[in-house]
Amino acid sequence: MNVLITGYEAAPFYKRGGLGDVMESLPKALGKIGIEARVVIPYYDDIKEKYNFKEEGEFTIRFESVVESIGVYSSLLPRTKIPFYFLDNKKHKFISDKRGKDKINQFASFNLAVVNFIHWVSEHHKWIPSIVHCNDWHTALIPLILKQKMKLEIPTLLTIHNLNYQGIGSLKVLDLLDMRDEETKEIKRGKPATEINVLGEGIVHADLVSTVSRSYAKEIMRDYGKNPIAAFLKKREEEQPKIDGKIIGILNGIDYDVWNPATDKSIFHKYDTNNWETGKKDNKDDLLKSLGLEDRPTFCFVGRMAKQKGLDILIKTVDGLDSLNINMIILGVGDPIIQETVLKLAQKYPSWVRAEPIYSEEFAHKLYAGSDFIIIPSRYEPCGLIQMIAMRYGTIPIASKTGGLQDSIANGKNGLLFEKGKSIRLKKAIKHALNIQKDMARYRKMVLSAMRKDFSWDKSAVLYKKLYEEMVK
Ligand code: NHF
Repeated sequence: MNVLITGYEAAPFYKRGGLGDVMESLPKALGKIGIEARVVIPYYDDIKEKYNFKEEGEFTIRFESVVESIGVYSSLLPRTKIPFYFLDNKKHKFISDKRGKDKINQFASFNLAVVNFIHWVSEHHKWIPSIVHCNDWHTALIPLILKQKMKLEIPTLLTIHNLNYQGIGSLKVLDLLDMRDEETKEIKRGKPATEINVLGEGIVHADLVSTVSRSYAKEIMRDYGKNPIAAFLKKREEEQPKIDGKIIGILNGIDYDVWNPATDKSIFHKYDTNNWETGKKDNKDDLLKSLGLEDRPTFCFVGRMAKQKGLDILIKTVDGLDSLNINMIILGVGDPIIQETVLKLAQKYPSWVRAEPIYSEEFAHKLYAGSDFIIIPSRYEPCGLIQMIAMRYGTIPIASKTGGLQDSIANGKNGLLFEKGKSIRLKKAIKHALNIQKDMARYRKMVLSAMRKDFSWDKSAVLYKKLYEEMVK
């Protein structure tokens, strides 16, 4: 079976968040179980500058009543035979950080380009996708374009990695796509006729909709009653009352080739479950030395500085931990205001808090290897990869009880969960973690249980395979 996977980003070529990792790891894992997946994303300037691929061909699309030419570039995913394609809009360049209305239009034209690319790749590479797997709002118009404009009978799966990004904009985008009223009146029903919710269109028109954990799938159906997306979720449920109307939850995995303390080149001392105690100690010594911190129980935070990630909760908590004799290291970039507050926090407690407002994969590896605990105070977390990575490195997660965090951490066994949004609960969990660490037998058991938990993509890939098979039946 052939699956075309598409989305905003794909590591290692272009990565801004967890979706980038999924777009790299999922096709690899599918390949191992006999599914031929290929990936297509926009050819942003950031990718061009780094890779400068050779053009393989071009085709045209009609967008905004003008004929635009789209260049096709490709590369094999390193160390695999999986082709990744990059589409280049020659006139209106695809830009990775485009804002506002232009952003909706840009991704609409990218979606149209992907649908036309299906013809191109079938003809030029003799490869016909049996399924198109879309990810997030950036590719959520594809099901509609495929069905109503191109009349192509290829089943579509839409995976939601974050429901809070929906792509809301002017309905005029449909004119630009040259989709006439008769074709789109269905989606105007019950909404202001001037607005389009791109993710919503995907939810209504995709053959199947999934998300990245079972708990988040439940939260989507339960917690979004007042959100603009609710009408679309309801419509889908009503129109497809059987299994198809539901949102299916499949937990992501992590790439064990990249995240493996036994082979990790970025860390000071490689280790596995047999020598983790000395391995982690050496990495911790190295980490603390580089930051000028004393040897104490060490907690870290790794992630985007965004409201979703609950840094305000962590900041509030840290203020009450001065007497605990711990280290707290915070790594991440994002919202300038949050960044500023974190820096101030580090200035306030110079002997035990460090803030590194940078994007550094290498430093993240060192933190996973050298910390004792990782704090993940997310307000919501569709899946979360950080807890899985940390656990593989024997770093115990202390995380909000929500979404994928809840589905991947067994409270008290391989990590600790606390009620989301509550700094008092986080403080209590931190104290509890310190007590566990004092009880060496219990702590050892917990670390080993975390390190041994299977978060490889293999399990999830099988579940995706089952979904795909259902879709082509
Ligand atoms: O892991 C990849 C990622 C998730 O929880 C994460 C998120 C965005 O918020 O599926 O997407």
